[in-house]
Parts: sequence; structure tokens; C-alpha cells
Amino acid sequence: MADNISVKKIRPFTVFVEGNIGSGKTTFLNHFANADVQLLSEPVEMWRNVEGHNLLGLMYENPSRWGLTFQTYVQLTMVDLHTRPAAYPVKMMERSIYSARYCFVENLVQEGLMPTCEYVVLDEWFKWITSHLDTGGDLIVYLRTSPEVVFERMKVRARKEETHVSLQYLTKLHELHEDWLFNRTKFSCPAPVITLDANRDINEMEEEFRKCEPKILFQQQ
Ligand code: DCP
Repeated sequence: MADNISVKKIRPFTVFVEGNIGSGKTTFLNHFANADVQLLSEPVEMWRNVEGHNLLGLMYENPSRWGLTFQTYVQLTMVDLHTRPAAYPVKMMERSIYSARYCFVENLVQEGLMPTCEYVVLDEWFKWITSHLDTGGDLIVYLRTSPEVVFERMKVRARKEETHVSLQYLTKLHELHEDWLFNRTKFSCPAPVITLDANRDINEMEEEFRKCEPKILFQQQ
């Protein structure tokens, strides 16, 4: 006779790494490459090639035409990361479904680049997903930067699709991250937040990253 025991799935300790474009999220994840942490990078390469279509590029070329298409696909890829099982006790994700909704989609709406009817459909999906699936987190690491610093880093990195991204756009995204994660004036935070000064150069950042290790690896206060 089969055991009538319901098995409750226990989520690994889940960390979302958040911050503006160019704030060092990938570098933060790489810092934990040799630890017992399941690292889930943002699937930018998928966004650049959906059956041959570069949705990231299309979104930057014409946000009012392709914003919904792109953010719908981002939302899908984020659900995939949120629900993916982890082989380790700690799971670390680059961004989350929450920053997509609270920063990027919000920006499109506020800038008049996404009509209300499109926003409502995306938001209905967001609400359904976050209430029916386990997209929860246990900690957010906020890599806090100034827009000027990330603007310079972005120019050096020179990702093709970001060629025309302006300081004004990065400033707007910065303010949305600040409202959500630092001032907490808008939207609820899905987990407690640690804020790191991510304006510093990479060697100094390593020191900042090390300060987070006990909290992430051993869940110590
Ligand atoms: N992007 C977007 N909408 C989202 C998520 C990302 O438009 N919901 C865009 C912004 C960037 C690109 O995708 O052009 C990747 O942005 P990220 O800030 O997520 O990743 P980076 O590679 O810039 O992060 P970092 O430099 O901090 O490692």
C-alpha cells in the first residue's frame, strides 16, 4: 500500500540580487561560484534569441511597440528561474519577477510607452503567478549605485542593444529601485533587504561581497 504522506516542498534559502543595469549583479553571483549555492543568471541570451528574434534589441529600438512582447517573455523566463529546483541549500537569482514588474514595466507605463490595456494584462499575469506559484524569496541583495557610475560602466561594456540607453533612462530606473528597495515608499518588498554600496571598484566590492557571506551561506544575522 502506498504511504499516504503528503510531501511538502521546502524552498531553498532564496536570494534575489537586484540593482540598476551595470550595478554588478553578475559579478556578485560569480563571487559565489565555488560555494554551495545554486546560481541562476538572468537569461539575457534567451531574450536576444527567441527563435531568431532579438526581443531585447526590438524593445530598445521601439519600446512602445515591443515593450509588452519583451516583458511578457522576461516574465516567463523569470517564472522558470523562480520554480527551478535547486541542488544546493541556497539558491541565488539575478533579478526576479518583482524587479521586472516594479521597475521595468512600471517605467514603461510611467513614460507613456505601454498602454493601460497592455499593462493590465501583464499585471494580471503577474498577480496570478505570484499568488499561485512559489516565487518567494528570503533575502534581497540591493547593489545600490549612482546612475552616473552605471552609465560609465555600461559604455565600457558596450552591449550592442544598449548603445542608445541614456543617463536619463538609468536615472529613472535608479529612482524606481530606490522607491522599491531603499525608501520602501512603493510596492512591498518580497524579502528583507541588504543594501551594498556598489559604486566602488571591483576590488573594494569583493570586500563588500564577503560581508554578505555569513548571511547568505549560513543565514546568520
Ligand atoms: N531588462 C529590461 N527589463 C527587465 C530586465 C532587464 O529591459 N525586466 C534589460 C536591461 C538591460 C538588460 O535587460 O539592458 C540586462 O539588464 P540587467 O540590469 O538585468 O543585467 P546587467 O547585465 O546589466 O546586470 P549587471 O551589469 O548588474 O551584471
